Amino acid sequence: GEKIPHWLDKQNELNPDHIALETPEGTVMNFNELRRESLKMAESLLEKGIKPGDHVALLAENSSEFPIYIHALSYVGATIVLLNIRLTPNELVYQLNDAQVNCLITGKQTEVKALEVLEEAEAPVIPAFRMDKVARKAVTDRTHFSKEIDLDQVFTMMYTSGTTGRPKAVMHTYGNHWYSAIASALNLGTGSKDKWLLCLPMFHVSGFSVLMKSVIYGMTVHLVNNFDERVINESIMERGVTHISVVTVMMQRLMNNLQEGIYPEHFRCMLLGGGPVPEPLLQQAATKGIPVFQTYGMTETSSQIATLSPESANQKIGSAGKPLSLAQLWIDNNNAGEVGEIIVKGPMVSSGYYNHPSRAETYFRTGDLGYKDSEGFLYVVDRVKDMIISGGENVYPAEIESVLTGYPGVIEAGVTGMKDDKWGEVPVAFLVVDNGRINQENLSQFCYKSLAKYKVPKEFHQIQQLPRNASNKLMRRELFSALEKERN
Ligand code: S0N
Ligand code: AMP
Ligand code: MG
Ligand code: MG
Repeated sequence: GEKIPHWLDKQNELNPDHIALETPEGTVMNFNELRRESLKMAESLLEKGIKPGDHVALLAENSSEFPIYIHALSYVGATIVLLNIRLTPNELVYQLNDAQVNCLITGKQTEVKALEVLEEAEAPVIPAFRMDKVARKAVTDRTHFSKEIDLDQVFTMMYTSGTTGRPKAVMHTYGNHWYSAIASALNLGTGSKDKWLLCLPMFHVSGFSVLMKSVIYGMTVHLVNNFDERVINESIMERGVTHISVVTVMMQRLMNNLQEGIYPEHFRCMLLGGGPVPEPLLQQAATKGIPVFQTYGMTETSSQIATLSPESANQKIGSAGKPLSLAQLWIDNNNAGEVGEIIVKGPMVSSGYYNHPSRAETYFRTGDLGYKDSEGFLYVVDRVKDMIISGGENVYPAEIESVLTGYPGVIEAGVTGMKDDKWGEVPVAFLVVDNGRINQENLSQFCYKSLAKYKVPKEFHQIQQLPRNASNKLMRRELFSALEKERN
């Protein structure tokens, strides 16, 4: 494939003294230092036995070490498997095995969980270690590190689930990340004073893409490890932050904390994505003068694929804008202006999932429903897939149903989403049980063992019969009304 200079080497050549990474606590690192530390870490990783082509999993909370590992693994030529720290050991074992991980690197907060995972997983060949405990070696010989990036090479894998419930690893090439960052820059522009606040998890493409923008543009990242709205608002107010990426619940929390305050002039962009946004919230943001850019994108598109600028926001409230440069976006409906499945194509779109046959088509069917208005603005209205989004985290009903039916006395289970003021949507379960009642407390506890907290149903309802169509397919959207009918 096409080769470009290693992007961190390039930033060291162009902007060695420019700040690459800073934190509210006072950590500051310029591009020269970031490169030096990343190379030293790469040396240590080689010594631990990590080789080009290895699959190295990161199970870690955000920290200033995280980006160093990302770049070090890139210099080594390993593929990075990014794991969601909110998952249970059970869920993680599946992903570790599926991705054929050679080595697991853990953060401080995730160490105990990582050890549990390793007890159950097919043993990775290289012993696990904790991020902050590795001494960075002096680099003796640079020749064994990549000086070029091959745009066709797979760089990262991130898990997501299809309709079937089993998670699949989305493969991102260097080229996917590269073109995603470029397309974003062509839309938002870049400036030498740009400083992007990173508070989204780096294990999701939402957060990871900010690291990619940083090293591709030579831009400062202002890293906030935990989502603390007070700390973040202070950084926006007083530390020169120009951009931030958030999901809906984060924007809500930032606005509540802001009270009567207004953000400074230099704060240019609040990139809001990862799920639906209630219109009243957008209106509230507009009255406060917050420069919200609503965006539509997903793991498979390596982040944004369409974005709305605030200039158009007033006329197009609720829209996710137009497809970015380099991207194409169609609605699968012959009648213009009507709702259909959103189909996308572009160099930022992943070519497929690890261990799954690659797509025959050059385009990607998103599983989302939307329409374009007469001026070409996209509105995302619903999903074909039965996925629930809670606080930006995806929840797959099929996955929860299969856990529920493993509980003694549960014959059948159906899961659907319910509106929630805080998280947007939360899962709710409907159960067909054999004689007798289910103890809900025990059932919840049972779920917590296998499912991340945000996936555990917030309500359990007993129902005589699940709604099914003529071909016996569960109709999850009918669950609430089916229960209602039974009760009347
Ligand atoms: C919203 C977050 C930060 C909430 O986490 P917080 O406040 O740190 O919670 P904890 O202290 O850990 O836990 C407190 C209690 O809350 C429960 N909980 C936590 N998260 C959730 C949740 N999501 N749903 C339900 N409950 C939750 C905990 O379990 C705990 O409970 P108790 O008290 O009972 O123990 C956090 O959830 C978060 O970081 N969310 C965002 C995740 C994310 O990044 N999603 C986006 C994924 N999508 C993409 O990456 C593609 C789109 C994209 O790229 C993008 C997205 C946004 C902006 C820009 C882009 C782009 O295109 O560039
Ligand atoms: P993920 O693969 O976890 O990144 O989830 C991406 C999904 O979030 C998309 O497939 C959509 O269902 C949803 N989503 C992202 N952006 C928007 C948006 N602007 N409006 C509505 N839903 C969105
Ligand atoms: Mg917290
Ligand atoms: Mg999501």
